[in-house]
Amino acid sequence: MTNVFIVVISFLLVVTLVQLVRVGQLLGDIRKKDFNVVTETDNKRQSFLMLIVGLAFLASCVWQYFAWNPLLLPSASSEHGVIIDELMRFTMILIISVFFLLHLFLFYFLHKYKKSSDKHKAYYYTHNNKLEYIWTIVPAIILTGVILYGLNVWDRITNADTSEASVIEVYGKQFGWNARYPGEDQKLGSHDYKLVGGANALGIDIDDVNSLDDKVTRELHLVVGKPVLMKLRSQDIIHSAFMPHFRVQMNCVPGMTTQFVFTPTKTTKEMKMLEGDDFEYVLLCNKICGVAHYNMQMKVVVETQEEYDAWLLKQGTLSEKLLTQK
Ligand SMILES: [Cu+2]
Repeated sequence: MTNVFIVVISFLLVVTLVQLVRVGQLLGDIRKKDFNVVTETDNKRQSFLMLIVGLAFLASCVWQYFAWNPLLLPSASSEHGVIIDELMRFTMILIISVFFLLHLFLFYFLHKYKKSSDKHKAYYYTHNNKLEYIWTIVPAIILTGVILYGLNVWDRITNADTSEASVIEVYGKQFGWNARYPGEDQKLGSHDYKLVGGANALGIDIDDVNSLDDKVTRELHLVVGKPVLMKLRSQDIIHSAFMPHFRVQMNCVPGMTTQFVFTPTKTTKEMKMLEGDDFEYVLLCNKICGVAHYNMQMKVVVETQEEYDAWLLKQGTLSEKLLTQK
C-alpha cells in the first residue's frame, strides 16, 4: 500500500511541476516577456539554490555517517583484523577528506562564477603544463603509497606463521557447513571427492588410520589467543567462508584446498558483554551459491582452552559414528 501511495504522490508532484511551468509561461505572456530568456535574477537565484543544495548534500552525508555508524561491524576480534581495520580507517579518512574538499570547491565555484553582467567574460584557458604535472604526479604518489600500504598488509596476513597453528577443516556444501577436527594424533585423515556419499558427506577416506579419530561437527569452536589454520574445501560449487568479526574470508573451491591462518582475540562471552546477549560469532557464505545461500551459516564459538577441551571431548569420533551406524 505504501508503494502505491509513493507512485501516486510522485505522479501528482510531476503534474504540479508541469502546471507551475505553465503558470510561468502564462505570466510571461501577460507581462509581454519571453519566458525562455534567462535573466540575471534567474542566474543569481539558481546559483544560490545550487549552493544550498550542495551544502544540504554534504550535511546529509555527515548525518548518514553518524546515523548508520552503529550498523558497522564492531572492532576486529582477531590479531590480523586490527591491521585491516587500520588500513580501512586510513583509506576512508583519505577518501572522505578529498570528497568534502572537492565538493565544497565544486559548489562554491558554481556559485562564484555564475553568469553576471558586472563581471568580465570567462577566460578561455586551454593548457598549462605545470597544472597537468601537479594533478597527475600528486595523485600518482598518493595512490602508490596507498597501494604499497595495502600490499604490505596483504603480505603480513597471507604469509603469517602457521607452525604453531592448530589445523581445522571447514567444509562447505549447498547449503551448510561442517568443521572437522583432528583427533589425538593431531592429523586430519585424507579425503577424496569420489568417496562423498551417504553418511560420508565430507568424502573422508576411512581406510586412512588418521581419519578414524577425526571429529566432524556442526559448530566451529576456537581457542582464544591460539592461532588456527583453517583448511577450506567445498563439495559442489564455489562457496566463500566469511567470518566478518575476524576479518576473515577465503573461497572454498571444489577440487582444491584453500587456507587461512588467524588468531581470535576475544571470546564469545567477552563479545556478549560488549554487544549484548544475542551476540554470536558466525561463519557465513559470501558467494551467491543458490536458493538457500542466504541461510548458509555456521555458529562460531571462541572460548578458553578448558572450555574448548571439554566441548571437543563430547564430540564423537568418526569411528564411533561409523560403529553406531552399523
Ligand atoms: Cu555457499
